Amino acid sequence: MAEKVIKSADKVAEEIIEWAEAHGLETAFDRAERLKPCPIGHSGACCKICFMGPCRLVGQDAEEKAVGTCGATLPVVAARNFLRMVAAGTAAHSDHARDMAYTLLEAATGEAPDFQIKDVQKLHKLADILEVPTEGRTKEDIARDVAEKLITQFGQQKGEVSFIKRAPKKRQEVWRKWGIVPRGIDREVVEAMHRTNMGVDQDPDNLLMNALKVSLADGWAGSMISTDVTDILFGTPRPRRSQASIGILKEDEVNVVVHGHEPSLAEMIVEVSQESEIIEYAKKNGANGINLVGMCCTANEVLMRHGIPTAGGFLNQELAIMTGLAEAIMVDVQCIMPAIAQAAKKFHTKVITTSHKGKMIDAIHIQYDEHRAKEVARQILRLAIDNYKNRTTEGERVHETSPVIAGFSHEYIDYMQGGRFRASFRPLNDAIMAGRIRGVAGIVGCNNPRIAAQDSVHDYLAIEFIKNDVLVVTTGCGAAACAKAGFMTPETALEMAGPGLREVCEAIGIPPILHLGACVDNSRILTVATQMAEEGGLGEDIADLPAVGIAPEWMSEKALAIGCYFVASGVYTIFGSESPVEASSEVKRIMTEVWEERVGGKLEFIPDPEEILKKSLEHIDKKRDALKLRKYEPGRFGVERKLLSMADRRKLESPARPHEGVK
Ligand code: MSK
Repeated sequence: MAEKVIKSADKVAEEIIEWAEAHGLETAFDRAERLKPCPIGHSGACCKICFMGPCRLVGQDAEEKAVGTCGATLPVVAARNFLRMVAAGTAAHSDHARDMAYTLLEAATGEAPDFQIKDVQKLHKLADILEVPTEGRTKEDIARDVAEKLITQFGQQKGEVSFIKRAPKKRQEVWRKWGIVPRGIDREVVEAMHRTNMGVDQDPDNLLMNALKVSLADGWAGSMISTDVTDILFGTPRPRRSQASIGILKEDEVNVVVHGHEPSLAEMIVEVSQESEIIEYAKKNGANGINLVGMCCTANEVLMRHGIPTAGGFLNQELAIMTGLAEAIMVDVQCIMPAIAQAAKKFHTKVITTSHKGKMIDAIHIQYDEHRAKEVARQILRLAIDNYKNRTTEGERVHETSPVIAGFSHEYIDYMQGGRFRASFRPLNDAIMAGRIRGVAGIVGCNNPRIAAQDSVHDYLAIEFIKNDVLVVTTGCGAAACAKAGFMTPETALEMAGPGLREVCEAIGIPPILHLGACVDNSRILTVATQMAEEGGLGEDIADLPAVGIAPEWMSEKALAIGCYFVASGVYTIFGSESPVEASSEVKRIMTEVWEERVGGKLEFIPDPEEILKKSLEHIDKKRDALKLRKYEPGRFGVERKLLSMADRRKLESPARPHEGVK
């Protein structure tokens, strides 16, 4: 008998997948199996930039001999394809950021009356960076100027995007030396599209340096703007307890899944779902209430700020519908499979698109409008409530969930190490210097049905890193994977972390795997890395830190943009699965040897999870050596300052504080 192939390490997801198979329902897992990827396009050797092609650069000695109709070589084709993907990823994050900046502007001018400025401290911090005067001004006036300045970052034609100056000084010099400081976000995306147009940039090295430049317009501009503005409008996250799993969908309540990336409408849904009239309306329709559940990165946004449970990441979207319990799935932009509208046809679920940028055949479209945001949110909730009566017994119901603590903004990471008055990265740096913590790994990115069992590589790496005393920070669907696996509670530290990391986690009261937010919030990892570099003792630059970045189950162009801005920031970055530039050894050489020499970071694609782990730990130890830190030995540490425990911190502070800890 053939051995059963597990498709997901998420037990609840696996049960639903098996149920779907037994009932003849197709999922992304089946389609991935049926549709083998084109090996030529998959490895970057197909050029379809003009209509003399598509040209397939294959055959013996393709690297040296193959050329397209125009004469483009394989390295040029592979580099061009790669740059286009990075530009698209940057465009996605940054267009999301633009919408957030406009929402801030309209909140400030009163044109979007349902939005308020919730984090005034963060607004002032941004005003300071952007040189907006604050003295004697209302928060609305400051917010208007901040928003207007941020909006100029998109169309700026000359100079440098403003947030570049938030990077360590040494890093800024590297970027200036290599001419990769972005001028304006849109300008870099447009230029990348121009360069890759037929007959423009024909030098793989030049094309790939441009990939780093355009990615910096994502990490240190678009994504960073989005994270900061979202915090100002909806509050800077702090740890909150919640649950993770598709099993969170309830039998006796109206289940509404909020899915996508832009948090504005989801925030309104959260607020409106607590209105007594809406709850009464749900009860009148036979339900015991409204159960809001997140999906993908919208999930991460509302989990971090409100403790709304997450049903999981990218590959769980069809599966949530197959429970038969979702009255509505509301989507906006990015990572939304058109397949959900087809899956929903077999159940009672209403798929509701809300952005003019993202419509879908067979879905209901309710256009989001920030000028009447709550009204739109009420309309969506009423539609879901009306649909409750249409629920049948069809579907696979599994009610297992895992506890999760999420909401580690960089501000909270700062606070948790010293309290409100002594907030600092000193304890973390000291713990690394003493060898108690070996290093830091950022495990981020998507799920991909072509890579092992869903979540399995995220889970494997997260656990192996913490066993090896490596602190893990995670975002996006990587964070959802760890949450569903139950790795995100302080208790996990006791059970699985190495002795040094365990002590640190116990002292501070944190999990060894920290949930930092949505995929756009990888900018928080840049801020954390900058603060570590600037705190002292671990070099002067992000490139000096004993740290790695990994996207083990990636699929999105956004992941490539993130990977490139990590590299450009000096981080050794590893992607799981095969390389999208596998066909060209020259391109692979540039991304590793040349990039490392110039910017300190490099990008590798490594399909084997054990190899990813091995190379990551070797890199962390190499960086420790270069910093002349104590050699890492499990269970043997140097002496560092005493960490401030949660109890110590409480003694130091009054009860009314902005960041009062886990809710
Ligand atoms: S949702 S970009 S699958 S992390 Fe941000 Fe997940 Fe990747 Fe989409």
